[in-house]
Amino acid sequence: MNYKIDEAIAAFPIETDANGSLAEKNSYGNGHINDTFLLRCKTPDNKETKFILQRMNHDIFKNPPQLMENVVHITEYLRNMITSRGGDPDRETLNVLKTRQGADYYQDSCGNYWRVFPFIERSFCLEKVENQNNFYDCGVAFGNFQKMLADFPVETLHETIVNFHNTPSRFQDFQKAVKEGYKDRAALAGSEIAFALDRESDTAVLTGLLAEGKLPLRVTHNDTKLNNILFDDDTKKALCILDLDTIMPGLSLYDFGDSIRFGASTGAEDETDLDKVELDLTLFEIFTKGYLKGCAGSLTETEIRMLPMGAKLMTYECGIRFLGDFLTGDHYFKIHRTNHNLDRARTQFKLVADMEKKWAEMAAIVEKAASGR
Ligand code: ADP
Ligand code: GN1
Ligand code: MG
Repeated sequence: MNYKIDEAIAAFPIETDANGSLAEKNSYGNGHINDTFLLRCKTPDNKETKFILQRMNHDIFKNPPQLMENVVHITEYLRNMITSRGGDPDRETLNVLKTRQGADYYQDSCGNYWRVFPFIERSFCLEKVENQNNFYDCGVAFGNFQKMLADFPVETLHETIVNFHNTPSRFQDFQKAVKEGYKDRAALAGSEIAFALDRESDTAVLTGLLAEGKLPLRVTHNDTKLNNILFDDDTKKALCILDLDTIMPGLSLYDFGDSIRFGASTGAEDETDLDKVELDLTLFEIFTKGYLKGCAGSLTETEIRMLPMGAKLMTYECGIRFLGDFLTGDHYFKIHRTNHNLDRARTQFKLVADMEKKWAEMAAIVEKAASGR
C-alpha cells in the first residue's frame, strides 16, 4: 500500500504551528481495519500533545467522505448532549480535528484518506476484561450510547458498509467464499465450514423479526468490542466510545451481541488453544445487567428475550466473516501470522457451540436481569 503519511501530517495543524515539532509517529492499537498512528508532538514550551492519525481503509469503507460526514455529525451531536449534561466533551466523545484548510479529512496524493482525533489523555484501552467492573461499565456505556442517539436524525446517516450485520447476506458471501476460495485452504477448514453451513437456519432469525416489525431499528454502533472503548485512568469507568465508522441503523442486539462475543469469552479472539475458549456466564450476566441499565428501560420485551440470540448470531457472523476471509486470501481483516483468520474463526465457532450448550442458562440470566433480580 502506497501512502504519504508525512504529507497527511503536514495537512493538519499539529506540528509546525508556532514552531512545535513532531517527536514521534508510531503504529498504534489493535484494530483490524484502519491504519492507526500515535503522533507525539512537542509544543514550543516543550509540552507534549498527542494525536491519533488514521488512514481510513477505503477498500472496506467505499466512501470515506460520507463516512466522515457521519462521524462529524455524530460527534457534534454527542458533544452538545454531553455539554448539556455537564460532562467533558473533550474526553467523553471523539472530536475530529480539521485540516489547515478546514476540512474534516485529508486525501493524499496517492488517493488515501486521513483523519486526526486529539488523543484522549489519562485513559486506557483493554483487549481483555481485567475486572468485572470494567465489563459492567462497558455494558452501561454501550447501552447509554444507544440511548443518547435515540433521537438522532437517522435519515441523515449514510450506510458506510451495506448489509453490515445482515447475517443472511453474510451467509451468502460465505457460501460464495467456500465455492470460489482457495481449495487448499478449504481442505484445512473442513470441519469449520461444515459447522457454519449447518447453522444456516439461525441466520435469518433477527432480520426476520425486523422485517415483521417485531424488532425496532435503532441507531447502533455495530462494532462494540472492548477495545473500542476508553476507560478513565482515575475513575476506571468507561469514558469514551471509539471507532464510530459503522454507526448505522441497526438492532440493539447487534451491539449487545458483539460485546459479548469479544468481552465475555475466556480466551482471546485469536487464541489457538480452544480449551481456553468458552462463554463466561458471570461476564455474560454482568454485561447484561450493565447494558440493561444503560438502555434504561428503552428495550422492548422481544429485544430482551432475543439478547442471547444477539450474542450467538454476532459471534457466528464474525466467525463466517473470518473464515470467508481466510478462504479467499485474507484481504479484509489484517493478519499477523499464517492462518490467523482461521484461528479467529475457530474461536468464534467454539464460543457459538458453548453458547448452544449454555442456552438455557443464558436465557435465565437475561430473564433474571430484566426483572431486576
Ligand atoms: P480500527 O477501526 O482499526 O479498529 P480504532 O478507531 O478502533 O481503529 O482505533 C484503534 C485504537 O486506537 C483503539 O483501540 C484505541 O486504543 C486507540 N484510539 C483511537 N482513538 C483514540 C483517541 N482519540 N484517544 C486515545 N486512543 C485512541
Ligand atoms: C473489525 O475495526 P475493528 O478491529 O474494531 C470489524 C468488526 C469485527 C471485528 C472483529 C468495519 O473491527 O466488524 O467484528 O474487526 N470492523 C469492520 O474483531 O469490519
Ligand atoms: Mg477498533
